[in-house]
Amino acid sequence: VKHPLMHKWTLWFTKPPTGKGDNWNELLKEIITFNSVEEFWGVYNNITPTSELALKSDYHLFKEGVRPEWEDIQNKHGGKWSYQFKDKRSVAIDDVWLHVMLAAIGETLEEENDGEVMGVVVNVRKGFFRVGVWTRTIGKSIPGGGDGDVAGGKGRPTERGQEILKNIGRKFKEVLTIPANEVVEFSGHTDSAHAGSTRAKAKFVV
Ligand code: M7G
Repeated sequence: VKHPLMHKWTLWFTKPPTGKGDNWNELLKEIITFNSVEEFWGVYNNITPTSELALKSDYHLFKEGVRPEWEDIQNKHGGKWSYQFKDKRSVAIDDVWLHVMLAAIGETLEEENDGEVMGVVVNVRKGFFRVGVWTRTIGKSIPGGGDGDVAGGKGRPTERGQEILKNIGRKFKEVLTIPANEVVEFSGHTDSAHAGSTRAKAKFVV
């Protein structure tokens, strides 16, 4: 008997650059899509743990049909919650990433199917591990409508939309089990793309 997940999920991997001239697109590889708890464990038990990945590697676990890129139509109006573990030796990153993935596929990051969570990411970098949750909007829950806004992430910012985002941030923080005085930061992908990196100005913190 297989226990179905609410959504199908696809695991992606970003290979570290081999030298100069690699572009992002060539480094991003789709690994596998699954839609049951049993398949998830099958995948999990057969991939390299985050703690053993080379620097500049990433894992991305996204809803099927959403590429883990700012440019994807379902991400382009969105953003992400993220947190950096700067003391790499003191964090059990494999446990953290496992719990973040379980929260995503178990749909516990959102309260009622808000359709905000697109995927979760872990980045292995020289000075830190960064873990993130990508959202479809930046708190603008009213669909734009009529102007090709397929993802529905445009439109006016709403208090309700921003509350939904903050609840995701709070839940994410719980899953990370970081001290209450630490903050997770939200930033929009448009800012990230302009900054040339994900270290963009945070719009919210929780
Ligand atoms: P990062 O991995 O988010 O953060 O972005 P880092 O600076 O801590 O490593 C690193 C670089 O990867 C960016 O500056 C971009 O060149 C590229 N990159 C990352 N993402 C998530 C994207 C994306 O969604 N689209 C494109 N085109 N490039 C990206």
